[in-house]
Amino acid sequence: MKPSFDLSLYLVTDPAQCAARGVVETVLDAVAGGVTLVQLRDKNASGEELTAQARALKNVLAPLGVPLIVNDDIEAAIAADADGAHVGQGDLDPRRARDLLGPDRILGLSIDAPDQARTVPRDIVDYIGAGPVFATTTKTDHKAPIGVFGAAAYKGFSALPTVAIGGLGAGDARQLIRAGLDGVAVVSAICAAEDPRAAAAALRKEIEGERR
Ligand code: TZP
Ligand code: MG
Repeated sequence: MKPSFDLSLYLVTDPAQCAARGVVETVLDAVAGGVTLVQLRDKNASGEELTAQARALKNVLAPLGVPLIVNDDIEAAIAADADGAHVGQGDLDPRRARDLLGPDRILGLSIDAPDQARTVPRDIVDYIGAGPVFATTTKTDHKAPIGVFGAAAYKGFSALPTVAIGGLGAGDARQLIRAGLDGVAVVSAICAAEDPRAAAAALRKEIEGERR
């Protein structure tokens, strides 16, 4: 059965930003602070390296009940028995990704244009990532920022659970939740924070506060 997942506060990892603290420790701190979903993203790792990292993360996340998603590499996701995979527009076609993943893992898809949101294959994709909301230096090749309204529109067009991403930090989550987004995804706001646990806790508090 496909695991349930909560997009509220979605941590996407970056090894350079986790730096000396390391990805596993950063993720554990962040989950202690309230992160609800984790994506392993490492653009420079080989398939083997990614699989090893995913296994290490899966080992610590499974007992905590927080699902692990692997970016781009479906084979690594399956080899590590991750809970799902996330693909972008330039990656494997989502239908092919679903064929490889099977029905019991989560599949996320990045959307960066309205047409993609309108035509997203809703029968095979479980959630979309809408962005970048704001400009960010974490993803160097990103398209023009879509803003809060853009992210909300993508959710409306796709009719799928939608997490907003790109340049988000403390103070940004409130308006996105108010606009109807299901959650916020962050890299630098947590990975590069001095205290990832505190950064995650502040964001989660902001999100839950807006839902009341
Ligand atoms: N996709 C769109 S923007 C982005 C990704 C992976 C990076 C977001 O990083 P940050 O540091 O939260 O702006
Ligand atoms: Mg990708």
